[in-house]
Amino acid sequence: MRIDIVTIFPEIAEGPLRSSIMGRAGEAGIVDVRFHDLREYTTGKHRKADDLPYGGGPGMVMKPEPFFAAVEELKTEGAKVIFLTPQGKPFRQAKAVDLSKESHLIFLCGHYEGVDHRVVEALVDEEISIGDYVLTNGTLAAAVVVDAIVRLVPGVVGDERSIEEESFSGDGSRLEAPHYTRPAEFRGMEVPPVLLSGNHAEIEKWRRQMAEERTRANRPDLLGEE
Ligand code: JA5
Repeated sequence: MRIDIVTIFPEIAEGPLRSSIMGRAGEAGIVDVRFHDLREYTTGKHRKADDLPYGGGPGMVMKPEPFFAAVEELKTEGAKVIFLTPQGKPFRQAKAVDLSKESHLIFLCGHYEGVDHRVVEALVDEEISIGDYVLTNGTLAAAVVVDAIVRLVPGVVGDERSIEEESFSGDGSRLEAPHYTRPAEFRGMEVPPVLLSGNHAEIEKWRRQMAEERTRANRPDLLGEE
């Protein structure tokens, strides 16, 4: 899988995506993540990537030309272009699963007040939001989305059972049960005895019950209760 990230702050995405599991996926040749400085696609001696908004208002708007130049250079046949924006569709695990099956993704990241809308109209296949909050730029959001996608590519995460059993996979209706490891007693706090019992039916039952309780407390919306 190839991934291109186009941003005026490539270093924001490079840090997290070159570390740990994501970095090893790159070194193993499973994914090819490339970072592109949008400024390289600007022209003129000031390399300007933004300008005043038509119609007035605060802040600056990103110019269309550098995004068009970048996509025209990077796009391969069948590549999907994704724009990170608070106005996009909410990003969910099901979308990460779909996108993990693509062969080439291009992420466009905004900054300032926004991006000239002709970029969205002419270049972008999907607008995605990672949540209802404001960020200073879309690059962190792109790193989040890329991480969620890349870990689903076969061979990136060691034990693929951990993907099947996690929150939001399957029908996505329950959070995960809590996890414990050694020591069995730590500062007077004990691991729930059922987990040490070796009784797998009882362990499953306990996990289902805990998952339900946590979901009711933290995400009643997943149970249709709010
Ligand atoms: C902010 C100029 O989904 C959360 C997001 C927040 C945010 C995104 S995506 N892009 C930008 C941006 O700010 O371009």
